[in-house]
Amino acid sequence: MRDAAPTTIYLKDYKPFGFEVTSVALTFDLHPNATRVKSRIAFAPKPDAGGKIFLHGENLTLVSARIDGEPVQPEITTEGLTCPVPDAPFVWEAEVEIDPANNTALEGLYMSNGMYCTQCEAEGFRKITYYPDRPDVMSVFTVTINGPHPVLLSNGNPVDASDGHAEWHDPWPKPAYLFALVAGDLVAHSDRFTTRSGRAVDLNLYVRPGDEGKCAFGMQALKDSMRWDEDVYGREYDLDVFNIVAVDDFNMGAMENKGLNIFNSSAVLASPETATDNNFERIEAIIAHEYFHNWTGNRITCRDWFQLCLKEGLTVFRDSQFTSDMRSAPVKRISDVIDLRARQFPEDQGPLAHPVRPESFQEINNFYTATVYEKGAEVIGMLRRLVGAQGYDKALSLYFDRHDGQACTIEDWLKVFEDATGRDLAQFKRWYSQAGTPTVTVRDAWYSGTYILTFTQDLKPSATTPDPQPQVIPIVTGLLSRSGEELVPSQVLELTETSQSFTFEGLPERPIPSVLRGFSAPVVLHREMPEEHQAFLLAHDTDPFNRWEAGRELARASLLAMIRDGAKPDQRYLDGMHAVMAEDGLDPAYRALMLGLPAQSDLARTLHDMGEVPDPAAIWTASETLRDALAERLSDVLPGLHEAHQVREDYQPNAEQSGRRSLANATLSLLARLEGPARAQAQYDAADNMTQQLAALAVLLREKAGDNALHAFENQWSHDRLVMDKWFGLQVMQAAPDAVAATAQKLTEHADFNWKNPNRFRSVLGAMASHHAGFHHDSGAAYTLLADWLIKLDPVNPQTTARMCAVFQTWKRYDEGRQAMIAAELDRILALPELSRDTTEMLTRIRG
Ligand code: 0A1
Ligand code: ZN
Repeated sequence: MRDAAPTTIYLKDYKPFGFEVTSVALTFDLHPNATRVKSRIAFAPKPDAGGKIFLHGENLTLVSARIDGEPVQPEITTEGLTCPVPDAPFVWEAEVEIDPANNTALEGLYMSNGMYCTQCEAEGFRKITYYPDRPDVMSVFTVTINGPHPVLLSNGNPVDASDGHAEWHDPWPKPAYLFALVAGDLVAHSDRFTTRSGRAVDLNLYVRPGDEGKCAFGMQALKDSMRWDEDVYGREYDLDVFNIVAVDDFNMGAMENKGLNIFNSSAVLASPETATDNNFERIEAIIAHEYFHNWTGNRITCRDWFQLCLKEGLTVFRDSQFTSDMRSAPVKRISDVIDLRARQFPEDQGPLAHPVRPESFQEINNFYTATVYEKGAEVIGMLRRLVGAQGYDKALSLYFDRHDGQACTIEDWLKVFEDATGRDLAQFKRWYSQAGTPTVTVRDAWYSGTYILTFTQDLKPSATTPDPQPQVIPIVTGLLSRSGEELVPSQVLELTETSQSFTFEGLPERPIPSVLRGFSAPVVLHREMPEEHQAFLLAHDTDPFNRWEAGRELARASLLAMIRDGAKPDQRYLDGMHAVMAEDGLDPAYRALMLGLPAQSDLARTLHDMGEVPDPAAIWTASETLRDALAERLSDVLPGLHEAHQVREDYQPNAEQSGRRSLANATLSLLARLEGPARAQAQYDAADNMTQQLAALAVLLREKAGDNALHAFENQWSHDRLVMDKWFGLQVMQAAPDAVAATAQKLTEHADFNWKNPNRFRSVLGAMASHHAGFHHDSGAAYTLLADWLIKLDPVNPQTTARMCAVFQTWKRYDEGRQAMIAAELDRILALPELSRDTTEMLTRIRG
C-alpha cells in the first residue's frame, strides 16, 4: 500500500548503529517458493545501545527468533523488527522464509530462468533476512548453501563443497549490500591470474549453458583490469577466487558484490557475431568498473547512502582512466562528454536536480543517477587537475592507507587531499553540495600586447540549492597564433570568483583562445567571441577535445540558425568537416565522432536556455537537412573514406579496428543519403559480425528498405536474447517521428516482448523515449503508450519503472500543448492507489 506520507531521510540525521556485528553465519535451504534462511549473528552493544535492537526486514516470514538460545518475540512492522537485548555481547538466531520465484522486483533473492541470484545494493539484504542493513555495519560472513544445483556460490573463498552443499567464507568485513548468492545450472569459463605479490587467483565467469562462446572477451577484460589496478593504483586483489555471473534479469548493468560480481548478461556476454564494437567497449568498461570497486567501494565503503558518490564517482573516474589507457584517450573523453550532456545535464537543470552528494531522499534507488556517477567522476577529474597527477597519487595512497576497512564520508575523502597536498578544499567542496550546471561566460580583450580573458560564472538557484555560491572551476586554456602555433601552452586557470580576469603579457599578436580544453569542468560554456574562432579551432586546435568541440559548436550554431531563422546550412561547418575528413593522419574513430551532430534533446536544451520553446519537429527537420547537406558536401570523399576504412582482417574488437569500422559505417550512412540503400544492403548480406550487420540494418531501416533484412535478422537471431534486444530497439530508433509510437506499440504485441525483463522493456520503451522527435510527437501517442506501460510495470518492478520515469524530466521545456498532455499522463500514474514508493517519489519531483 502506498505510504500516506512517504518518509524523507536526511543526511543531517545520521546516527551510528548502536552495536558492532562481530560475525554473521547464514544458511540457505533453497526452494523456489519457500527458501529458508537461518542467521546466526554475533552482536556487541556499544555503550549507548539502549537495551533494544532494530533490524531491517521486508517481506519476510519469521519462523523463529532466539537470543543466546532463548526464544524471543520481537515486535514486527513492514520495515523490520524491534527486540529487547542484553547489554553484553549476544548471539541473535533467526529463521525466515522467503519466496524467490515470485520476487519480480529483482531485489533481494530472486530467480531468473531457473537460477537463484541476489541484488542487495542498496537495501535488498533486508528482503533476505533481518539485519542492520546499512553500509556502515561491516562484518565477516560465512555462508552455507543447500540446494540441488551444480553451482552454489557466495562471497569470499570456498571452504567446503559437496553435492548440493557449499560453504563460503569471506574474511573481509563488508556491509550487507555486498552480500551475494548464486545457485543454478551454470557453466564456467575459467582462467587464472597471479597478483604481483604472487597470489594465484582462480577466475570464473559463470553463464547459462549455450553462452560459453561469449565469455572470452569479458575474461580478458577482467585480467586487464586486475593488472591495471596494480600498475596504476598499486591495488592487488585479495581473495583466492574472483567469480562473475551473468544473469538475464537485472535492473542495472552490474554489481560489485565482494568476490562474486553479478552482471546483467548484456554487460558481460559478447562474441563478434552477436555484439557490436560499442558493446565490447562497454563490457570492458563495466568489468573494470566492478572490479575496481573491490578497493573503491568494498575495502573502503560508504558510511551512509548519501556518500554514494564516494565509491561511484571515484570508480567511474578510475574506469574512464582505464579505458583511456586501453583505447584512445581523446575518443573516450569526447564520448564521456557526449554522454554527460545527454544524461547528466538534463538532470542537473530540471526538477530532478540534486547535488553530487544529496542531502535527502525517500528511496535511495532513485539516486543511482548520472549526477552521482558521472558528475561525481567529473568532480574527481577537476580535483586531479587542481592538485596535479602527483598530488592525486599521493592523496590516493593516503586514502587507501588511512581508510582501508572503513565506511567513509566525502569529508574523509577531501581531508586526505588536504593532508596530502596542503591545499584548502573548502570552496571546492561546493561541487558536492550545490546542484546545477554552472554557466561560464568568457570574453576577451586585447590592448597592445596584453591579452585579457574574463570569465564569469553563474549557477541558477534550484530547490536544493536556493542560494548558490561561486565554485572553483579549473579552466584549461591555451592560446593559439593566427597560423595555428601554440603561443601559450595549456594551463589551468582557476576561476574562483563570480567574475575574474586573467592577463597574458607580451604576446606578438592577438591570439585565438582555446578555452576549457579537455572539457576540464562540467559547465556550459558561452563564448562571447566571433564564430570564425570555432572554424579556426576546428582546423587548428592542438587539443583534440576542443577541436572536436569546435565542430560541434559550428554544427550547433548552424542548426539553431536553421531552426530559428530558416537559415541554410552553414558553409563554414561543411567546409571545415570536409577538411577534417581529408586528414588521413587523424584517428578514424575521432573522425567518426566528428561526423556526429549535437543530440536533438541537447538542442532543445540550448533553445530553452535561450528563452525559446523548442519544437521537436523543427529540430528533427533541421538535423536531417544538415546531415543531407553534409553528405552533399562530402560527396567527393565519402566513397574513398568508406573503401579505405573497410576492415578485411579477422574481426577484433580493439580500438584500431573498431575505429575503422565506425568511420566506414558513418560514411555508409551518409552515402545512403546520396545514393540510396544498395551499399548498405550489400554490407548486410556480407556481414560476418554484428557491428557491420547492425550498422547496415540501421541504414536500411532509415531508408525504408529494411523489411527483408528485418525478417532475415529475426529468423537468424530469434534464439539470442541479447541480439533480439537490438532488433526490438533499432526499429524504434530508426522510425520516422510520426511512426515511433506505433512501431513501439506494435513491438509490445510481439510474442517475444517479455516486458518483465528489464532489458527487453527498455529496448522498446526506452528506445521510444530516447527518440526525441518521436517521443515528443504532437499526437502525444508516445506519452500515453509509455504511461500505460509504466502503470503495468510498477507493481512488478518499481525500480525499473521509477528509472524510466526520468524521461519526463524535461517536460516543462516544451509548449503548453505538450505540457498538458504530459501532465495528464503523470497525474494518471500518480493517481494509482498502490503506486510504489520509488515511482511516487520520482513523479512527484518531476511533476513539481
Ligand atoms: N553499484 C553498482 C550498480 C548498482 C546499483 C544499484 C543496484 O540496485 C539498486 C544495482 C547495481 C555499480 O555501480 O556498478
Ligand atoms: Zn559502481
